[in-house]
Amino acid sequence: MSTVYLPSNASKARIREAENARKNRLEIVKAYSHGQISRRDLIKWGLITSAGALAPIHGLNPFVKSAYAEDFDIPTGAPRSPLFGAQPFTQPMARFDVLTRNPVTSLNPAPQAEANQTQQPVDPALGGGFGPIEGRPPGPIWAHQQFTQLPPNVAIAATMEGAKATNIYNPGVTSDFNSGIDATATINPRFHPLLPDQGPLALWTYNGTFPPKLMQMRYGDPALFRLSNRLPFDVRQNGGFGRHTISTHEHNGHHGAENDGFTGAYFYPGQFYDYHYPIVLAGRNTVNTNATDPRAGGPDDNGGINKIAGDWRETMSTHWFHDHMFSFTSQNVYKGIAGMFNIYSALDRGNEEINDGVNLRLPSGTLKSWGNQEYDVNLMLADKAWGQDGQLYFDIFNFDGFLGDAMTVNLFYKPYFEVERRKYRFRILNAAVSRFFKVAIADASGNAQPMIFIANDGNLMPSPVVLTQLDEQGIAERYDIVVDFSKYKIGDKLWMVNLCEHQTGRKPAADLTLAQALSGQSQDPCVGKFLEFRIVRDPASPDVSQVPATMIPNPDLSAIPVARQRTFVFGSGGSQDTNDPVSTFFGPWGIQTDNQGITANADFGRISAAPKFGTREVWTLVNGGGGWDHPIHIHFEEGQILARNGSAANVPAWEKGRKDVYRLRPGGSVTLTMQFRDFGGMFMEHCHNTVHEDNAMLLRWEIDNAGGAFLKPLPTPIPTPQGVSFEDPDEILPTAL
Ligand SMILES: [Cu+2]
Repeated sequence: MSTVYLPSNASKARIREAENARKNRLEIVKAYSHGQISRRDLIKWGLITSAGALAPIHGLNPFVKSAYAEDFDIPTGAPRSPLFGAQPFTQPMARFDVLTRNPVTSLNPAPQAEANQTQQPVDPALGGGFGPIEGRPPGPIWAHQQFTQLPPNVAIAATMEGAKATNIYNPGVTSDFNSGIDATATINPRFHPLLPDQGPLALWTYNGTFPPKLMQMRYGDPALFRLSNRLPFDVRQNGGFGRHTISTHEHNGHHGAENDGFTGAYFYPGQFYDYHYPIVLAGRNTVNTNATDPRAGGPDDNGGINKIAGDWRETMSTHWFHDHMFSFTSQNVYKGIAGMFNIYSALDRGNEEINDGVNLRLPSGTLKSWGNQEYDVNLMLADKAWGQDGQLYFDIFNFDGFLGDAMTVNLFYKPYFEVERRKYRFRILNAAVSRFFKVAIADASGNAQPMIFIANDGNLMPSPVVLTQLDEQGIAERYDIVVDFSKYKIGDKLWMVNLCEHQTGRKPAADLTLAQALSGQSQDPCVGKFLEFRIVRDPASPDVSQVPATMIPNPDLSAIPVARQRTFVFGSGGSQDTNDPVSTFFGPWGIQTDNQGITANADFGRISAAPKFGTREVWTLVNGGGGWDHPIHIHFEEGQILARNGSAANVPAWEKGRKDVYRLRPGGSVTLTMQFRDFGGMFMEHCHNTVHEDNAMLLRWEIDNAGGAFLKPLPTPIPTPQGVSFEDPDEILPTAL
């Protein structure tokens, strides 16, 4: 493909042609998403090739060259999203909506270790009869691990439902720290005041409302998250894409697998699922077991530390949570099923004033003992697209990856955010489907401004790194930065700028210079300014926050033997040698494990690796091609990158901390080490280009024998509305165990 975006001045005929192609595709997308037709049907009819690409049929595939324009393809698969007159930087960026922390006694029925199998009638659209009220797989294997040792102390309840207006919004700060937004006013589910409200079938979010949700958690304070599925019973009521079965991944929680949002542990409308988040430090069974180290802990409500067992160097800060429904993750996350999850710790208190020699005093605020957000701001970046009716649009037949053409921050189209003349922390999440970002901050003269890079994937760095542009940021990566606005004048403006240009969803096409990105020359509508900072006042009291030269050194693994080495090659041309209709999904992507010669498609009934509980391994992730990039996510425990392309010298300064997403880069490889401890069960490893993940670059690995009722290997859960059954794994790779 050459240049790719349908320009805003494209001819009317070309736009009409593209819109017709979109409508034709939409019919097939609908039928496909309703399960009325299968991937095999599409191949049989010649609509997609066996490699997974949409057949080049004119009027159906908008990537086919047009009769009207010679060299424009359209990455959204549609005409440019109409803006209805919305101009950049004309609406404030609302803060995340903080989910209320309630006592556990507020939950009815009370949470329990094993899934609650109380029966209820099942809607006829789901087959009728009776089924359990909780969709978690039943029995001891899926019971919350260490539920009696780490009982939940706080409850958070939310629903998953279609978009609606609300007047319930908790930004966690007063209006003057939220760009003047009145939190008591009605908030409509829309990307900009001039754009139409999203309908309940177009957008699905936690509680059905804007803005996206934030959970505030702290170490040593176990939580119970009850998510009730209130999506339509009829699978066809999805606005053309999205699946009403859901599974919530708390990325990258160190929790038992029953709380990890396993891709095959999804649940149905009318059910709830209890996720138990113990919020513990990794290594709690072997390191600091007596909980004497004050650096290992969480904030209490009085400025002190609640000490816990585990390795303080495994402290994590910035997580997010999102849907992980098997082969529908890209559609569901894009449809709005994503929030953020901040963890507060002895080191990262969310209070910049407490000076006890442990607290790092990062920019946050001082009003509360912990979790202050006045100067600590979550930013969720995502590219979106919508049809001529303004409703969210997605094309599930673009297996390279889906690109939107409108930049949103916290789901708001190109907003502004008011700041004081002092230091702020920004927790930047890439929540796109397939798009990589590369962030810089420009002043009015187009000069790059310094940013202090403090955390990668929610892990505070051994030392901060000063940068004028961040590295490429792959899907699901979190980059925390500190920006000091004290040197600017009241009335000044700065802009966050995306330098990373895409032509397809396979990989970034180019990293532009700041001048190029600001020039407006790029055909990619998501290049350039996307968030405006307005410096509005001096802080009421002096900025006492700090960015210490030493933050969190890496855990020292040198004394822990390497039990195993494994290799995973991420490539195309995947094939399937088992054929379970529920647990498998094929092509065009796949993963080859341990050089066994088979690039396998996704099957959550297959065990590709089973590290032994309590051991350390070294995994090498290899990109099988140069024409694409893959941000690979390994669930459960943070890893340390040992080498890129075989050499430690290739690991940049900002990747020398811990990570949970590893961008392979085109043709590249990453070697990392991680431990397998504290909990067991089945976890995943997958590309976080969610289109690749869904088609079928995902595998299951598991930790057996973690204590408790563990079988080896673990049976595969098969959810139905009438209850979850189990079957034996349909395949165990020869090198897995
Ligand atoms: Cu990928």
